[in-house]
Amino acid sequence: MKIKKMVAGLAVSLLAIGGLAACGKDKADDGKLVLGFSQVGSESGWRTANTESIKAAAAEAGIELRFDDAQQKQENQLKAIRQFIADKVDVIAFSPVVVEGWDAVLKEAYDAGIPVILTDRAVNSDAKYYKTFLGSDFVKEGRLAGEWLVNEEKDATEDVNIVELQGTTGAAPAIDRKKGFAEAIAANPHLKVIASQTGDFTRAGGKQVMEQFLKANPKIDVLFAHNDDMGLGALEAIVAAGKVPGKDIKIITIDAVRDGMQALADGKFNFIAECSPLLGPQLMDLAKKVHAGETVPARILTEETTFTQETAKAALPTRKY
Ligand code: GYE
Repeated sequence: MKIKKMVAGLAVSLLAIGGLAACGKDKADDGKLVLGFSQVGSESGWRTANTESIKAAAAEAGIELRFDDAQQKQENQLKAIRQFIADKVDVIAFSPVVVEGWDAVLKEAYDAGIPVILTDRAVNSDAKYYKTFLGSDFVKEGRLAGEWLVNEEKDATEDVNIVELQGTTGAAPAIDRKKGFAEAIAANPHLKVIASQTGDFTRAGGKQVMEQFLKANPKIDVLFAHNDDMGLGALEAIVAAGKVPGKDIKIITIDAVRDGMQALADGKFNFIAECSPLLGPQLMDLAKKVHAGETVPARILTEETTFTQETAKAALPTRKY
């Protein structure tokens, strides 16, 4: 009886060891693609949705994701990418916080034979060092925002004073949205940007800078914020100053995350140009392709739309983020 029990126990232990060994072997040899991803930070609702999309898509695709949050600091991204190179991951992807300063690290990845994919934001580096860039057309978003205003103010007979909350200084979406907006509003000389400053894509930044704008400028007709979160922060400052958002001051933003869409549906915002954060599935697909040595298009654009107060009301109930 005792011996029988011991034998049974031994068998169970052996099975357990066998199982563990199989598990370990699985991890080492299962052919799972390892993707190192350096995220900008968690500065906005857009970023949260983007991170969720990437994590969910990696799990779905059976890709092992090594995720790093750089807290909006380039030095942290450089560190994370160098760690991915040292760890010999299969593919590196990142969303660069700013456009400049990537030449050296991109070359290091290239020399190590690790393919790099840019997502969301562009860099100002030699394109031979990365395989593709997946993300939105930020100039177009700025232009769509500006075109809406040109139409809205087409009958203006006096100056329309605009304040602008820029995204992170040196970031592709901040540079490009500013450019697209300026190009579009040039169509009507009454449309004047009287102040433009960075709010770093955060609610706190938007609120603080809007407070300064309101103090310094007695007549503000329009706010153009480079993302919903800064617009939402600015809302608080506008209300605190005794003005009615959406009426006394028209608000145009970019992104179309849920909170922004709610403000639009509630009549506090006036227009949003959408920027889709749901890049995960396309990123995983690209990671698999570049890992397999397939050629992929150098630039992949995301599909986007725009929202007014009416269309936001209709879209809100099924908005996923
Ligand atoms: O619009 C903003 C985020 O790079 C497109 O970054 C992204 C921008 C997005 O912080 O909300």
